[in-house]
Amino acid sequence: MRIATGLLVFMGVVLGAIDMFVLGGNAAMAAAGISENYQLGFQDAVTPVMREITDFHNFLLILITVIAVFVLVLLLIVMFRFNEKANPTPSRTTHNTMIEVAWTVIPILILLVIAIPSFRLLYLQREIPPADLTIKAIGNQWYWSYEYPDHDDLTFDAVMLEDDELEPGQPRLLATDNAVVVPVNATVRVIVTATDVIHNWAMPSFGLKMDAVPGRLNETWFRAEQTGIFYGQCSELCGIRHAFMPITVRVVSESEFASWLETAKEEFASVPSDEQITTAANE
Ligand SMILES: [Cu+2]
Repeated sequence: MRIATGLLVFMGVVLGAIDMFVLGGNAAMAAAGISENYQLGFQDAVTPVMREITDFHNFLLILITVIAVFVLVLLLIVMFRFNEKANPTPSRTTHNTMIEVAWTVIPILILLVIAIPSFRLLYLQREIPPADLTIKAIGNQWYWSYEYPDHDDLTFDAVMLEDDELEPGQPRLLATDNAVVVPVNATVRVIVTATDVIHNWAMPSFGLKMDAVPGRLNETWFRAEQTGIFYGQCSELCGIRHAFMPITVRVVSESEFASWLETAKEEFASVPSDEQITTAANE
């Protein structure tokens, strides 16, 4: 039993070390914005929040590894030095005030060392800095709609591309017909909601995951620090096509964003729905 426990702890340490030092810890091996085959660890960080999340994860992994190695060493000492054969007449010691204080105080200190950066990260995520741009992401069964309230209420839907619609280079199950376009290094506030059931707007490389709840506006933010195309997926089980409502965000330069806005305003110029026309006619 004790050997089994020791083995489990040992395996945990080895796996942790592999993740930390070989694969996951240096996320530079993973691509930004998309996951890779056999990837361990996170996608590359593209926002300050994701960078902090990755650092916090690595810090915890080191801490856990140190604790696991310490416990493993204690177990091995007990198994080899204090078994019945090696130590036939055991000591009758029952109390040691120093050790009892230590094994109470040290874990408290460890928890404090974890809590402080954890709250700092939580504030970074929750306190939304003054935004350069606001977008609204609305979850629908089973696609996302987007609104740019700062830019004439530009509105469009983003539907997943089916296999036969994919252009070369577009990833299956992740690419959408229209992408959310945002300028690089801009602070973007994202208002997240839904029309039918709970969805979740999640972008791994941005460190974002926000529930989209019907009748409620949730807020989050990101500042993408590099241009490129980044992919995310709905991350709250929302029905039969939950796996088929991905998110594509295209981060572009300031000038590209301005020219995109021009074309998008024409392309997605709102056509009044039948209902609006009827209502208008009755007024
Ligand atoms: Cu969904």
